[in-house]
Amino acid sequence: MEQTLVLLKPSCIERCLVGQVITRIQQRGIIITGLKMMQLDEKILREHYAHLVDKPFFPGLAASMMASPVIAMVLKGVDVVEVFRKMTGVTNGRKAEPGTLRGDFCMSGQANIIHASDSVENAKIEINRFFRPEEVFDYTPANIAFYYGEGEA
Ligand code: IDP
Ligand code: MG
Repeated sequence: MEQTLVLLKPSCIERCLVGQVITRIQQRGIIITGLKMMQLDEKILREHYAHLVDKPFFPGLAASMMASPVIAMVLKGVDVVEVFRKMTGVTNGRKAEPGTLRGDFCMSGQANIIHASDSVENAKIEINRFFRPEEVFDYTPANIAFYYGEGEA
């Protein structure tokens, strides 16, 4: 099964939305295989947001990502990268569809509560960036047959 990297940003932690976001993940039938709290620094943010380091808003973005610890998660499921990007919604919370996490829980283009990997290739890179191998568990729920039909997972 595919895996993706998720960060619950300081805007999620400070606004006490962690429980609601994790509930949505589990309600969907997405499996959590890694979860930890960590304090990000400039070095990891320059790697993680390499596509944005030259933007004028990067210093503010980096500061907003270091304003509190974040919660990093590895999520597992069939096609989970695409499924979870859809659940996340578009970058600007004001434009995100209701029903998505950003569309239901934020009003900002920067303080948009969550990061989710945007491709299978980037998910692998990002999981390695934020987790050591022993922090990601080879875990599948005992009742996986009730998550997926035969041959699907
Ligand atoms: P994504 O998080 O939807 O994948 P990216 O374009 O990869 O969006 O941008 C990464 C993060 O950088 C966004 O989630 C948001 O927090 C921040 N960001 C993106 N564009 C802007 C902007 O124009 N102003 C301020 N922050 C931005
Ligand atoms: Mg992105």
